[in-house]
Amino acid sequence: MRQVGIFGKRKSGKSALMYALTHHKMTQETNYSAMEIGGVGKIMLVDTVGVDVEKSGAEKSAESMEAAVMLISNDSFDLEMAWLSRLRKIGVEVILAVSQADKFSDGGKSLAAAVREVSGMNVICISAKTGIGIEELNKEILHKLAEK
Ligand SMILES: Nc1nc2c(ncn2[C@@H]2O[C@H](COP(=O)(O)OP(=O)(O)OP(=O)(O)O)[C@@H](O)[C@H]2O)c(=O)[nH]1
Ligand SMILES: [Mg+2]
Repeated sequence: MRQVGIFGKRKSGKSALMYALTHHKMTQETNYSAMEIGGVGKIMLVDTVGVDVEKSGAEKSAESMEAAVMLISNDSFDLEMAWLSRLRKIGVEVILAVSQADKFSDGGKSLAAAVREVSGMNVICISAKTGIGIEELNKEILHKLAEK
């Protein structure tokens, strides 16, 4: 089964995002969990231990993933950038997201801009709590998998 990993530091909102993706009613026919998506087949979301946990084993499990969502939850994101290049090196498509965006007064926009600047990649602002960006993230996951 195609696997999509959810990465991020401890308490960055990985598990909450898993729940949001599996329970959100997407406008595009999507059914996560061991999720079934029109056109791309069954996809399993994989929760991981924090990237800030030493010897987490996350790198080993990453080898079987086709794509990954990397959550960034505050303005120290060196670790996430290191993981980004590691994942891309082993052929994993990475989607960057500012998580818990509802906690920021600007909806995470300035943090997203900073991450965009450093990574040169698109960054989505998401909130598992309010549902902001979940639809967009869903589309991005489908897009990344379709590219493979
Ligand atoms: N306001 C807000 N809080 C959130 C959001 N997502 C998660 N949280 C809260 O943040 C805390 C951590 O969320 P988790 O989903 O457990 O984070 P995690 O990355 O799975 O944490 P670990 O598994 O311990 O590494 C919990 O108290 C959640 O309720 C969000 O989008 N908005
Ligand atoms: Mg968790």
